[in-house]
Amino acid sequence: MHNRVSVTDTFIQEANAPHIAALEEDYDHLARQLARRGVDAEALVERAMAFRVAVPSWGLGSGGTRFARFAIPGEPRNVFEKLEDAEVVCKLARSTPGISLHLPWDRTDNSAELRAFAKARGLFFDSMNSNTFQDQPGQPLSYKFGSLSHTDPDVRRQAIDHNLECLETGQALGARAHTVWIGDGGNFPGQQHFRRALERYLDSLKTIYGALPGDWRMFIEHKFYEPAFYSTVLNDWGTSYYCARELGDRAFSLVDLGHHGPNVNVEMIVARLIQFGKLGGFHFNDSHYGDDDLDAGSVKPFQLFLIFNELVDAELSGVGGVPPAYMLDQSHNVTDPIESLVTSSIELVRAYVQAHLVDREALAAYQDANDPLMALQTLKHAFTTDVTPILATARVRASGAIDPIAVYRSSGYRRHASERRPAEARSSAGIV
Ligand code: LRH
Ligand code: MN
Repeated sequence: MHNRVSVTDTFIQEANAPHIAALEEDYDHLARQLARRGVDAEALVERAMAFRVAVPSWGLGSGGTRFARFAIPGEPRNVFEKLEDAEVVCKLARSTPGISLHLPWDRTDNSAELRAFAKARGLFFDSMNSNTFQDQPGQPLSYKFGSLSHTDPDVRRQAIDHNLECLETGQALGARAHTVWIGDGGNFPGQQHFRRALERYLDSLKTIYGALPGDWRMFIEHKFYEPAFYSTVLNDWGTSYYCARELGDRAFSLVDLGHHGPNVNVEMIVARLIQFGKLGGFHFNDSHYGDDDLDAGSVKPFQLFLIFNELVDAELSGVGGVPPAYMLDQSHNVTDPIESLVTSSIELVRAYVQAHLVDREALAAYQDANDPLMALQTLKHAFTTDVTPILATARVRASGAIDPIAVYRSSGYRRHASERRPAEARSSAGIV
């Protein structure tokens, strides 16, 4: 039923061979430059090798908009084929062994088989995600007017039960976290009572939180609009923080980079949630306008760096408790999802390593001396350092690819997949 990937370790090593000497030369040159700055390049390679970000199962197929979805040939047709593709992403970039599943899109009647299938490919399951923003065939009650905050207690119960199913399935798969994003809201003034809607939502969350397995965390994901276009129940980080605090110690806020209004300072929200001890995780992506779900680092790489600057500052000063869960959440409308996930994971490692280049002593001195120009220059010095040789060296030492996209394209994996996976006719709009 399922094939092993053509992107094998041997294939990658053979593709790397002609480029090793040049990489070593570039790495040595960078290492000497960094040594002059008092930075140990080897330590950064180890940090890069340890960096982990989960892949969204729903990002392995082609994404779309309400206007259209253009399926890429050989796109995965079920969760097993999504794991096949996730294995390729992991083999090439060596940072993404975790897969975040979305129910019911990834529902299977044999969790043990799925867990074994993932394990055999060096993969594990990261946060589960519930879906009460779509109606499923045969679903008794509609989520048209909401789910966990719906005025009808029966609809809320149905949505709660779905989340409990996610916890149960997740336990069988070895997951240890659950992410709740709801699209609940209103399109017109007066449609919803803002305070009562939030009370109903929090009441529903309390029931889900009460069923959370002992060693799990729950992530609450805010979003300022869409699918509702006037008011959204869980609209911003403040409301998310309030709910996480009301729920308990294992509830946290999750920051999806695309879920904020234009010009919002997202890195400052990250610093706040760290300071308040409620930063649970991220959905990394990028955007120009709304929740565009573009590839991480493709539009605002400096913002991504500034977010990691806050995370590394907290990491080095020992605040913030359990490290946040890093996940990608992107919609690949015009690129090969495997290529986008590989390059996006590398852009995250890049921002993380660059954030470790910041001379924090100098920065603190410029901040205390109110020298804004030199404070900014200190950050820019790190951001403008090309750490590519460190990232590639980390991948090679982990049996990954120096040039992952070239290796992927020369493997013919997508062509093989399109031969093995005849396209299935599907309504062609939206994400999945
Ligand atoms: C909502 C969201 C959420 C997912 C969905 C696929 O915009 O970011 O995280 O459930 O995308
Ligand atoms: Mn998201």
